[in-house]
Amino acid sequence: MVLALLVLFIPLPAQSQPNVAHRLTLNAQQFEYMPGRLEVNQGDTVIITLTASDVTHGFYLDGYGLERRVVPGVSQEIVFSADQAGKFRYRCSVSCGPMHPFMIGELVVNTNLPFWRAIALVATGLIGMLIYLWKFGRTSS
Ligand SMILES: [Cu+2]
Repeated sequence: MVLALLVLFIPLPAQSQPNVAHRLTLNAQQFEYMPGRLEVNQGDTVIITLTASDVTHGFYLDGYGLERRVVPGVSQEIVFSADQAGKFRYRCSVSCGPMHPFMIGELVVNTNLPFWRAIALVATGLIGMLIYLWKFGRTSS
């Protein structure tokens, strides 16, 4: 029982992981984003400063459903929590010229491994406790 309690309580500090603010800049111009690839970690608060250097462009992020319009000279701040891991495409949502459909970038959200390890530890602890309770229940009845 002491062991089960230990397993249950040891992973707790891992839950108070700092929520990291990840600041990025993204510039849109005919017909590409700079950079064309953004990388963050799952759980990060992502702050993207979006600018346009020639004409009005858009920013639509797959999976997160974020959409923003950006006019040259007026930067936009996009703030969101990267809660879903994986690769998500961002594309221009404002028709900006003939190559507009090819204006695509990629956001990579890396899996937060320590977080999943903590979840696995808690799950192991719970299973261990259930097995213990099940055995204890059997012998006492
Ligand atoms: Cu465009």
